[in-house]
Amino acid sequence: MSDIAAVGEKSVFEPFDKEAFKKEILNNIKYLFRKTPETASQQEIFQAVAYASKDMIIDEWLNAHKEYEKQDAKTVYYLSMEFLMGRALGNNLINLCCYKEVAEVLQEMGLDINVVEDQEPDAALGNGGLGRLAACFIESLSTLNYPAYGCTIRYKYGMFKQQIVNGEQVEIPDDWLKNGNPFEIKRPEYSQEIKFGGYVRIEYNEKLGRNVYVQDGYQSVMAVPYDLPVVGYNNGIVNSLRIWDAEPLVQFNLDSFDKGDYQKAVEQENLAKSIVEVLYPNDNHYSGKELRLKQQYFFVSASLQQVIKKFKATHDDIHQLPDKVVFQLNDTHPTVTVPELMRILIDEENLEWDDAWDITSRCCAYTNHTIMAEALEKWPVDLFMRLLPRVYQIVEEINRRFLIQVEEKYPNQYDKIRNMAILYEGQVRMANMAIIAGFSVNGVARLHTQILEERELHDFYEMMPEKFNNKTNGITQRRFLLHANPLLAQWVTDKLGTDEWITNLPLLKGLAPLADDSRARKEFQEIKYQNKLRLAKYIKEHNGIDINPDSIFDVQVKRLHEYKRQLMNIMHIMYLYNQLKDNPDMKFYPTTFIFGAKAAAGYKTAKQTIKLINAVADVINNDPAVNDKMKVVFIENYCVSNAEIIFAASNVSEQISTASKEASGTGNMKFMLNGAITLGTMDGANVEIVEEVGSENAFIFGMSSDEVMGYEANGGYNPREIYEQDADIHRVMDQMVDGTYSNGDTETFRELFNSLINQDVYFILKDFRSYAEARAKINEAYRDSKAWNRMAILNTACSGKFSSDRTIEEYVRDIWHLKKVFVK
Ligand code: B1N
Repeated sequence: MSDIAAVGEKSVFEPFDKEAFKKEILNNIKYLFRKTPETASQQEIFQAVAYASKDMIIDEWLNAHKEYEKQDAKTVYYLSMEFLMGRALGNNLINLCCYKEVAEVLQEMGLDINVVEDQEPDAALGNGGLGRLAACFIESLSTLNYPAYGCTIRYKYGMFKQQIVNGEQVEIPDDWLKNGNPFEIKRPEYSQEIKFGGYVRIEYNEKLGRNVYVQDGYQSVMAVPYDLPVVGYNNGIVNSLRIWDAEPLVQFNLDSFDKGDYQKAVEQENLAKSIVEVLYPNDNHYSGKELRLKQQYFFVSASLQQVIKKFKATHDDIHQLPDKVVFQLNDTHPTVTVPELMRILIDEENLEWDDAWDITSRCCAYTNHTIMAEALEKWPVDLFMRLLPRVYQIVEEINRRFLIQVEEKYPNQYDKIRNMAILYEGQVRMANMAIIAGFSVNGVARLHTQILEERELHDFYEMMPEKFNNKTNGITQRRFLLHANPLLAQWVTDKLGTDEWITNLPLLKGLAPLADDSRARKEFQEIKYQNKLRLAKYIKEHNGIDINPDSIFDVQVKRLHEYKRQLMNIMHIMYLYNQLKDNPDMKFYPTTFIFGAKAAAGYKTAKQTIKLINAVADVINNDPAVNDKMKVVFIENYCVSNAEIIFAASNVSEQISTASKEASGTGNMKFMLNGAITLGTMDGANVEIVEEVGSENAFIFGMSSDEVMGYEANGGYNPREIYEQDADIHRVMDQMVDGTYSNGDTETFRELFNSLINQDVYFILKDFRSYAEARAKINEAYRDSKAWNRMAILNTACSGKFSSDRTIEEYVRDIWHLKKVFVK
């Protein structure tokens, strides 16, 4: 089977002209680099192909926006500090429906499209699930014909690249723009000035006949947008991801020396540089840094100012704004949208408070992505006030008016104020502001939304239940099946007799009968095997480790966080290793345990866990006594581009978070789509995965979220008891601190040991036995290849719900109320 057969059915638009495309590549090589295909570097060839494909995009891009303007279509602005886009070339070609043809053109030129694609750096403007979700959403919006902008920051350095040196994570700056970005277009005509600091002056305005607020003594930078195309699948729609860069207002020039502006110029230069310098590499964690708040206000204010200008260019009544514009706040990170929009409407558009509030609250909607306490954004009032003096005044007024409402509805109930106030104990609580101001609050999986309503946000839910709704996350099948797994994609198309699943994922249901067809199972198994070979090759090239493609590929790839319990996984591997050493003839199907995870640079426990995984891998992989049974691989630098290879090759999907902690998860869906079996807790979207595929086709273990929250309400549990009573756990724990995995050093993993024995906040010891049982069952189940492949096919067949197309249609129906726009 050809690797490229699946993708690139003929476009419904113009037929693809292979000769013209080839000529364009050659021209690009010549005119951009003064080279020939023989002398051009791989990177230059990638650029030449990327520019050629951008040329195909431009007309559709122009056309779609012309049509939006003609129809004066309502537009969603998805505001997010993160868009984890990954590579663009392959997916653009797929969505332009010319991937196959371009692959052929390249082949004729003696080039391999996979190698060309590999030259593109990932656009890693995000940490993990939250950023990748934004990327899937913006792609689905285009594919579903909805007018949309993604708005974020053009970070000079994206998510760091990870190297493992002596078992430890080392962070390498991600200089993703060093060769330029062929797909972006600079739009200096839309630049906006952004003001920080200074003070607020009240001034009587004769013309308006009232006082106005003026910010003075501020520092400012220019926000300069670049647009990246987001191509819809085969529909002629191209939306924009607008990424804001910062530039100084005052340029260094002789004039400014003369005017004594030198100091100002330097300050502005530094401010501009620092704001867009780097993505904060924290996932599910709030760091409270002033620069982070600057970043937030910077891209929010720039986006808002531009939206208002664009609106006013074709409308004269600002009251109509909510009919044309909706802002979706991706978590609380862009919540300064609320007071900034109020500021623009009051100070610049001269509206009264009530009018401005009505417009603002009808334009803003908020998505909650986590209940982890350490992720809650609470800005110190003094910092907020100093950086955004006028915006802060507005926050105070929003808070004052809201508390009056609370007092009216719940007289003398101080706990309501304590829970719901925006300003409390010297902090600005961003979630409360987003909930109070917006017209919609949504969670990202059914269980998560339920926990928000019943517990975390219960007071808000009681006071304004109509705002609350669920939108279970999804993923785009264009990237995570069609591009990532061309063999399976082709098989699906053959079996269904149509490729309509590309835009209608529930059609995969039609594969379900094949689970009972022995030939289909064999084919499915063979495709998985080919994908395992591809991953084995990647691991050999990047990690230098040989793995057995006939072994079970048991995979946990996601950000490293204690609540995701990579530690439980590796402890269980330590336990298995003990067992295999004690009973060499024990029944055990050979397994390769695969990890991939970045730890936030300052997250000590996470980094120690990475070290432990690598230390255990080192011991096990060098022990010939077990090497035909088990290996442990830590894949360096887990990122979107290698994720695509990993999902396609996996048999077992580890989704083992402490129940109630993982809001949704989206990796779980990517595994399922690619026919891996979930080994997981009843957490996040796992609950809905099991509901779709049936509990007999997944391996579920561990405490329920109710049990977990029950223990938490009573101050936890006593892990020492388990340590004392369970000999296997005892032994594994002791091996963390007796030097077994640290060349005799007893302190290397001491903190991990202590955290478990003293509190075990994430119930690792408590769930360990249940996890071990589920893993034993899965190991046994794999022996029965008929039953296994049946399960695997059913997982793919039942994954239709988890398309981000479904999620986006729900957002449109319940929150955004957009209309589809079609182009000729
Ligand atoms: O958002 C994903 C969910 O699928 C995951 O379950 C959830 O953990 C993830 C602060 C976050 N929640 N919160 C964050 C990221 C960066 C940051 O600075 C919080 N990420 C999630 C998509 O809904």
